[in-house]
Amino acid sequence: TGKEHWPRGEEAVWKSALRDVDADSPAIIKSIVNHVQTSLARQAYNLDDLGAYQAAALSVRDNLLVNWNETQLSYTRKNPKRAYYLSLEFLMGRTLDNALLNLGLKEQYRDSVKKLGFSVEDILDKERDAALGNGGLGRLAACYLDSGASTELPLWGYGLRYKYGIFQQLISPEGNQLEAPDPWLENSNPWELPRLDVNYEIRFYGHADRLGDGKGIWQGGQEVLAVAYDVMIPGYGTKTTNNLRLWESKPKRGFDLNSFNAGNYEAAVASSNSADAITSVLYPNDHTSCMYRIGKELRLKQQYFWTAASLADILRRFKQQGKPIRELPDFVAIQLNDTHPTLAIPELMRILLDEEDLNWEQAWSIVTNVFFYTNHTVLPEALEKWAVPLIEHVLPRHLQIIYDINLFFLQAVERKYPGDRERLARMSLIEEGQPKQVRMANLAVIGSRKVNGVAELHSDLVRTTILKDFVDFEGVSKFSNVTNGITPRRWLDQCNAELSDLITKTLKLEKEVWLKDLFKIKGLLEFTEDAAFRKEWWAIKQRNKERLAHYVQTTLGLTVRTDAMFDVQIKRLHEYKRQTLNILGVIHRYLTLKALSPAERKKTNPRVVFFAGKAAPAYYIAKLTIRLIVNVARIVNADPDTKDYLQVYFLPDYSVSLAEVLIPASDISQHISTAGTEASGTSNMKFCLNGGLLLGTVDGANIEIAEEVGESNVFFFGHLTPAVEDLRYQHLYHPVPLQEKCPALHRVIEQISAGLFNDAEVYEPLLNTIRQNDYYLLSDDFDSYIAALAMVDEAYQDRDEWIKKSIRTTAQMGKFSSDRAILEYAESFWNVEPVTVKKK
Ligand code: T68
Repeated sequence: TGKEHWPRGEEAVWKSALRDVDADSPAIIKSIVNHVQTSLARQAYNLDDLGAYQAAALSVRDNLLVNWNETQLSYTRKNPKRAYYLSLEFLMGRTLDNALLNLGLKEQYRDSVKKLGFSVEDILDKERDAALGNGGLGRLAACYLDSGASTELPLWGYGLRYKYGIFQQLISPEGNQLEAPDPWLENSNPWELPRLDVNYEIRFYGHADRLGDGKGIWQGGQEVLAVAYDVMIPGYGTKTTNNLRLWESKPKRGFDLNSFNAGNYEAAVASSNSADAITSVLYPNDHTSCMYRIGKELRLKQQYFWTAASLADILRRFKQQGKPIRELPDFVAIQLNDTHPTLAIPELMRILLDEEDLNWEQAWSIVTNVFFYTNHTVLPEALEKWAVPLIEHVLPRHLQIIYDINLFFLQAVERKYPGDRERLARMSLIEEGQPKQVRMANLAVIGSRKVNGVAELHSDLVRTTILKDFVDFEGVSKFSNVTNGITPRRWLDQCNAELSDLITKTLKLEKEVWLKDLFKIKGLLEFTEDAAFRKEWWAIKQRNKERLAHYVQTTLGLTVRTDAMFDVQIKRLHEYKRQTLNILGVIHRYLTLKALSPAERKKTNPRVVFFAGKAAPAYYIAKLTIRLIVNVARIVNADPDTKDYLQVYFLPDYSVSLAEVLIPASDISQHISTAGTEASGTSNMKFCLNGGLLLGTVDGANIEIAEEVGESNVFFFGHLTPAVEDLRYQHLYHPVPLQEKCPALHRVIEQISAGLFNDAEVYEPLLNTIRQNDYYLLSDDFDSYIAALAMVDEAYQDRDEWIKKSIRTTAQMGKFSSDRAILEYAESFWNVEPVTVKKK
């Protein structure tokens, strides 16, 4: 074939790049070719897309490194107060396109790789996602790093370098989710810099002795090495290039020499294997307590390994400045992303008491001025608790410190509320039971300077429900809100380049201006009445639908019709997120269509419904929902009566990269959690920023989106948060048979039970959750959900008005830039200011 001749691309370009440095080929081409030959040790004649991707990535990395060095040098010189974001998850997705955008080198690289015979799209597509996270919490951390660098904040991330990211999701022929490992480092990772010289010894097990005055000593046990890997985080339109430091676990000694000499090789490597295990795999559970049954000890070790290494690194950097330890809060702010890093609180106490020789008051005052805690859920089953015997076994000294913190704390509570035993029991760090457990949220609250929720409603719920006692005790000013945000670079400019260009052209602003001050897109409002503009707007949506259809065609071999409304729900599978409500609504629609005459059907609005998302491997009910969706899709898509009006797809293996294709293609997206259960949601923001309308409950950030874009541009349904408790009480004590309460839902459920979607008996446990106590209130919200879907259909018929809604939505999403959110953290919590790194 033509592709086999040597080299790909323009021979003259290769030849000039292969000649010595004096040759006149452009620097980018030279650098790529140089990496092909040296870093990859490959030759031009057999270079494939993967090799071209790797060489291009290494060449881009060289550029990032210059800025990274410059940034770190200016931090060292200026010694500003720094912020650290501790997160067990960073869901970064792909890097090359983002790095090119932020460096302003996209066009140059496009031209250069073309001259070498490659297409930039093809090589971008060779990159594997860095999927070191489960969902919203991990992706939020990634958006915050992008925004930190883009607003010039001295902000570093600390996490774990998992060898395997979130599992790869496969769907079996029956429709079951299967999990396969995600060996994302297989082809090596050009974006990480191993820092073998940056390492710390981390202790586990052993024994702890008290030495009086709250001090102690921890000895023995097992020591493991934490080794740093750095990932550069470039800012958009700034020289600032921050750092994400990920820790890898390594045995302190490769193997046990005694066993080795005795010829017992298995024993010799056993300790080495157990050290490697710590950072080998990301736990795939979000919001589920399933995880606390299996592999508990390893998860606890992950949390301690990571917080201890991060703190040691932060303190070493602080100490290099020669300041006394009491000044730590003037130079360091640490944000705890959920309770996962809460062990940092007793760990810092341990260092200050046992190693720095401070007294308890001095140490506690430092600790409570350094940490800040973000809560991401009010679901009781998702609040972390660790069994006391387990902590005692793995971290004996920390358990002593936790008990001491608790003692002083409960004494203070007792002084304020003498004799209030119930209150003491509720606020205690220790939950009585068999075994006793440490309540990590309580520890995070009392050890932090500020506590925040992630959307207004959620922060209110935090204050009035799970943390009410703490608000009463400490005062409400410690408990605040920072509504989540998303980076408009990845979630508009990169994923929807055509829309971004149209916005730039229309606003007559440089894109650097509005992508850094997202409130500026409000200027689009005045173009809603411009018919030519609306036409362009709609044509782009259409092309995005075709791009998604192409993806489905090439990955699943299925043909999606692109002249229909695209309706999307993509998120982790969970009962509270109610994918089940959606699929039951789809079945209702299917049954309704079947009952219509062919002529009447023709008048309906064709709809394509997309689902994607992973279920925790042990979350049986969530997996049944996937199975139901897959089987409904199979029946509905094959039914000649309805297939022109309704199609259903479950896209396997949801990822950041898949989201980047799905989100720009959506007309309507669903965010339909039971009111009061979704802390914020962030994909709701991504859809709306891309001109998709929102169908949702009055929950999380949906509420603030409606406030910004106008309630006439969103579709709300369902009961409100204050009603939820009463409804649940009714389900338990005054249940009404489903047939009476919600005949439409009853009919749908009975059809499933009768085998309309294969394997009737398989779905019974799922259907029983609704028939029995229906904790997530599907039967209460079903009718209003169906009514809302009908309103969506009706609104879509008036295409011009729909497009206007779409434009108005995008135009009023300025608030949801993660730049706004990260600056709120910096200004009102951390007291950290931007540091300008000079452009050379
Ligand atoms: C999500 N939480 C919230 N948790 O559900 C979502 N949990 O409403 C919010 O928008 C988002 O956080 C950002 O604030 C999660 O994603 C997890 O992934 C998780 C992982 C491990 C353990 C518990």
